Amino acid sequence: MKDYKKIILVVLVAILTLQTSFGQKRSTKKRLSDDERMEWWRDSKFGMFIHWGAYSIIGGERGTKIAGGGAEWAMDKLDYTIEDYEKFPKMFNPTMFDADAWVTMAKDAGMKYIVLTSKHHEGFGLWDSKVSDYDVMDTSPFKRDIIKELSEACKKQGIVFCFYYSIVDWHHPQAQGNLYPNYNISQHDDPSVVNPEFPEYYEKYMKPQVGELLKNYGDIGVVWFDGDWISDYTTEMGKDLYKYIRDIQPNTIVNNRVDKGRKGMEGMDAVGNFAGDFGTPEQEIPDTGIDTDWEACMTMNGSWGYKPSDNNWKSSKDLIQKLVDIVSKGGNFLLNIGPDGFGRFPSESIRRLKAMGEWTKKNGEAVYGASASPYKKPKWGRYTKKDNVIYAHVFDWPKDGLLKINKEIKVKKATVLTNPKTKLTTTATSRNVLVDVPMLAPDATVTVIKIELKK
Ligand code: FHN
Repeated sequence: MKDYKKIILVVLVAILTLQTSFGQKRSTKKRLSDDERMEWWRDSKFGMFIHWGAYSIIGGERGTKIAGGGAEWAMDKLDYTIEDYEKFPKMFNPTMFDADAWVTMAKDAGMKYIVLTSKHHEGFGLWDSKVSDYDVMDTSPFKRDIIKELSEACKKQGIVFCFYYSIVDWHHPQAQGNLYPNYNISQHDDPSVVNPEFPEYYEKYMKPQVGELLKNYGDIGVVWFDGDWISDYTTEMGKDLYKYIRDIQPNTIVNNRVDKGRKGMEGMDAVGNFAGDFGTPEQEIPDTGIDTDWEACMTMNGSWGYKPSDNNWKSSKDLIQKLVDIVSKGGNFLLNIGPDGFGRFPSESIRRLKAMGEWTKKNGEAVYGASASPYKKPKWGRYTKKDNVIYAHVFDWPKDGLLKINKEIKVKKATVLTNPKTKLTTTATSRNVLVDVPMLAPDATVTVIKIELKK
């Protein structure tokens, strides 16, 4: 073979080998070790949660009544009977849904994976289920397989596709407390309310639905369970389901809510005697790092599902600082979007995604693949670590131009991450190390100081 052809071949092989994205790293079919399997997820740090369903038409309102809490609980909170509620899936026709646009907004925000509610507590499925007709293909006028469209858009753009599945199902007669159709009685963890037919729902409905989601939509990064709290669901089912998932897709990651592992901080018992690969603190961030994989999930306002009456939006600055706080403690951040009944992201959400994208684009080196800080949390911000570098994320900029960092940090070189050419002067004292920084913070949200450590 002529030399120039050999050169082209070598270059092509090199490009293909180097082009490992988060998605490609996982797609081997052989059963990876747990560390290999978790690697893409641990490196990703930041994902998009999407709560979308028939409840997105309702927006948490029924006449003048507004549902308290999340609007995705509209069926329960606004006292719909099952029969009344069924009219909403029959209306569900989100003609403005554009999977490619959704994935682009997530990617541009710096998010590496997407978790979409395939079925929330309302029981309505967003895919073409052969197990049930209560889904977008058979019940709604939309008749498009949303899971298919979103999973394909993710694959196209190198974002890992994941799905949420609710164990709780307010529509299925066998999934409720035995006072069906008073479906919501079993929500309240009342062991006296059991449905003797729940095991049949588990074996003949729930497990086959999870199976078809795993068999028909390509590589699944994470299966994110919810609704584990009901007394009918047992840890034996959880362990059985975890094994079932891994037998179909060996390298899929499963959250701790597949089992009854949620305790205290919503699941710091993710590993050990419960099934599940990571803990799932919800709407809160642990005070310190913990010795297991974990992901904090949070809303941007106060509702998971679309709720136009809820204008309690977290600021972009607050969300960026939450991302840094979580990463500095070794966790992932799963930040939620609640699209409306037309398939649109709320404009307030889009603004925040854009701001987070601008920050992560400039400072991603200090987040992605970084690990928890080995140092005590400083008053002015957080530390993250990667190889022989410490990143000082400054929330409160020093008024005197002297950033006081922990004295254990042996500085070889310090720069503002976004201005690598300007070396900062550092002075070690008996109590700390002083870093001479610009009088004005280069980034009012979070400025990152890159500190290369002495070997
Ligand atoms: O009841 C759900 C709620 O609607 C939402 O889906 C959250 C997200 O993690 N999980 C449950 C509450 O813990």
